[in-house]
Amino acid sequence: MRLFQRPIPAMGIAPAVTHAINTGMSAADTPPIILVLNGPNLNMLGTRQPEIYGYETLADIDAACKRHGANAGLSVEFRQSNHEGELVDWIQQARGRVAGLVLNAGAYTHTSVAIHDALLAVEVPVVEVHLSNIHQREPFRHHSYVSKVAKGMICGFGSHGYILALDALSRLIKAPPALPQDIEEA
Ligand code: CA2
Repeated sequence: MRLFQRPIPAMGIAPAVTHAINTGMSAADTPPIILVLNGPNLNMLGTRQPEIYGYETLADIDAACKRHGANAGLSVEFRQSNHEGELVDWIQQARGRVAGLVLNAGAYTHTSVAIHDALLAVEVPVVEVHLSNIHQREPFRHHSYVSKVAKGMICGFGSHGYILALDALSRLIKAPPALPQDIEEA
């Protein structure tokens, strides 16, 4: 049973809590959803450039994320698109539905103001992931439009970066909202 007609805004409340309220279920009934989004060409993983991106396929990473998420009490949705607009649609649809977002935007990381703006509006904590260490690569990969709006960024650890991102989000969303009495006076 829904408690509210319209989704309550996520600002200032742990996403797991807003998710539970918006879906009308208790946090114990429904595992928080983590959406893992992958951008262009990441469907090619494991076929070329293994020295940069490793030997695993995206399907391998999907399976590892779902396995790790289940062990951590998270429900992982894993998607890939080569299309900027589709990624923007998925980010918009995440609002009020998912507790956290892991994003490897691929080359759109370095170009997409549209993805930056969608992330700003979604009010869901975002962890940016890159398989490679983008700061050791060509200068055009050093700037990220995602980093500006992400909680944090993990790069250079290959596919393990996705697992680290899930752990980071798990901590973030399970942290209860701060109560005034918990905040020490300066
Ligand atoms: O290191 C990452 O995860 C990147 O996001 C990967 C993107 C790249 O544009 C970013 O600068 C860094 C590219 C993914 C392309 O992956 C391929 C894998 C195999 C064969 C072809 C492309």
